[in-house]
Amino acid sequence: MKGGSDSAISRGVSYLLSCQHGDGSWRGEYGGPLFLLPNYVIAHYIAGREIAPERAGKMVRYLLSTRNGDGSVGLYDGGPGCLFTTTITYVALRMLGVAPDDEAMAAMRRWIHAQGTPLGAANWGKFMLAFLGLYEYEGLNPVLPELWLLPRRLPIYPGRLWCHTRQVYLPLSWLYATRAKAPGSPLLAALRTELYDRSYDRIDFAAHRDTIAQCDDLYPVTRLMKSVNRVQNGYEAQRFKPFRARALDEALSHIRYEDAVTNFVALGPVNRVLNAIVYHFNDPGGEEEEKAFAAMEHYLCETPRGIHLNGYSSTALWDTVFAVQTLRTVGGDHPKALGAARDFIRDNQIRREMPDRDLFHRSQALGGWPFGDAESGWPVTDCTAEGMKCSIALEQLPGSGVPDVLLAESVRLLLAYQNTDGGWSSYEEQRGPKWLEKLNPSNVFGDIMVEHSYIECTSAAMQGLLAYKKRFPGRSDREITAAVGRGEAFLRKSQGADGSFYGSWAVCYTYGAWFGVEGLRAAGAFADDPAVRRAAEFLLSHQNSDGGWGEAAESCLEKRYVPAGSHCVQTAWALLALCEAGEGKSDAARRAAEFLIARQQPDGCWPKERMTGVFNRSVLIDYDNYHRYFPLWALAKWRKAQ
Ligand code: LAN
Repeated sequence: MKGGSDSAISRGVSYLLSCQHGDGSWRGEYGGPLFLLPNYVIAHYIAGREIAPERAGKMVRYLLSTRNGDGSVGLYDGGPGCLFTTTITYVALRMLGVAPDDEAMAAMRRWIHAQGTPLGAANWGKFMLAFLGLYEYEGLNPVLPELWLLPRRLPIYPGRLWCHTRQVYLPLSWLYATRAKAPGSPLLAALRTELYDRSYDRIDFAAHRDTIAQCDDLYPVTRLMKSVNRVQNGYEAQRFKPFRARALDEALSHIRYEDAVTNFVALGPVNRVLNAIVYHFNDPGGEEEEKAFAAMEHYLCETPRGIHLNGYSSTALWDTVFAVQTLRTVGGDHPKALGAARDFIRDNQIRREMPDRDLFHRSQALGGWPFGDAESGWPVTDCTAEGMKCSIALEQLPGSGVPDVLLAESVRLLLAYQNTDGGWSSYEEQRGPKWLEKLNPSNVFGDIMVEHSYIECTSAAMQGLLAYKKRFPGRSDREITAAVGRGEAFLRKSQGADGSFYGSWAVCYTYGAWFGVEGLRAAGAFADDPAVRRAAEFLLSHQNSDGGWGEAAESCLEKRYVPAGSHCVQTAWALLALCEAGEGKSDAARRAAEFLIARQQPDGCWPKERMTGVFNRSVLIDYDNYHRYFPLWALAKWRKAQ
């Protein structure tokens, strides 16, 4: 068995090393969400920018491949049919030249009609259609730019929202308030008849503001939101809106700021596309539009399935820190690979502070690490913590590492980001009350209004801070000890009665367990600590008979462990957690290791299985490198425990 694991590990290492990029990083495809590429195509259509035929063909191939058997398209690849994504995919396919009488299109249309037409599509879908004149603005509940003129201390001031929601509803507010609409065209006229089952001109759009198809009603709009919408609609119905011009200027300044400080990469693919649409309407063909469309190319990803849009500009930092930790757990020397990775990590720390950051609601960025490349300028808590851990761990390698002063900035950043409940969020400290979730207009995404404390981010932040404390004893010791203590209390408080830890950024409890246990152990809990024991018991109670673990995506929405067939990556998280919980020598751990060894492919990698990444509770996303390092890391950790 041990011999078997040794050769599995060495084959896994050779494979992993062969995937390293020339710049020292690991990075991968990042697909899954199905609302990204259609937005890209629609933006090009609005701006009258042709997509070259060869590229268009590959996009068509990709979009067609995302259909379910019934013609629908899910919120994510393979997910249950969603009217919002099916509608925008249909529109995108038509813009890319697919004819309406194509059998695929007829099936999609039938499905769209059966769900009640786009009148019931989720919020973002209706917006995208409104920009094209395929849905009327009076059928949208307002997204008022005036909110940006409210006093900052009000809880509903948009600067308090989760950055992704803030950066998406910002351009939406500008587009809504200006009633931005592409000029008519024969294609758009045809789409008006294809999408609806009745004459477009006779639809009373205002009556459909709250219409939502069952398949798109994952997060029903609350009564409070409906009351707020009544007030907003009242304001919008007035002819005289004294603040509108100022509000539009204010919104535009925030949009411009975001692009200026991210080199036009933007926070994510959604606001990248929406900001580009704003620039187009504001100054058609102008410099900002040019830059925005040029930067959109960052997100394109070519695969054998065709061309699609990645969920982020890059996954480089995240993949690299885990590949590094895997290689370090394996042991042995990999000076060249680790040296190059160290340099990559060093060079992708954010080394500048955002200008005027208070005015534009940016928290400290200096010293942080992003999820992808430093260029985007948005730090993430756990990426910062993992970046610190790796930089400290690799500092003995020849060459220069991260300067001490910049590591001190990372510590300052993490300390500043800790929430009052002791946990850490994703990009920023929590700025608004949790009840703002009651004003979630999206229909399909959960927990998006404000930042929340997450098990993963909390555990990673604690580990990062403690690594620093160990490396530089005497510096910030008191602050770090206090912060870690509060983080530990948060982790303990968040553990379920059954010992579970809910993971928010991957499916689900196996991922949460790994971070939960690592966090507690880093904070000094022994393996026999009751919380650690309960976490281990929880995992043991869900091991499949083949020795692996498998959880379905439903775990995330339903917030309970929904078992599924064993999955190499989920098994790896469970095994990593068990080893950390002192169960490395157990029979269960041995069976998990055997499961992983048996599943390894001849090339040294593990098979690509169900997607395991998740965001906003409802959307799966594909971390293309997870199967390359997590099973290997778990095996190596298990081997060390023998
Ligand atoms: C990500 C990717 C990385 C992820 C981790 C670092 C893994 C996590 O621990 C913290 C949250 C974070 C940074 C994260 C947040 C949400 C993102 C940015 C994504 C899942 C990638 C794509 C997603 C983004 C919201 C997609 C665009 C869609 C919208 C609804 C705006």
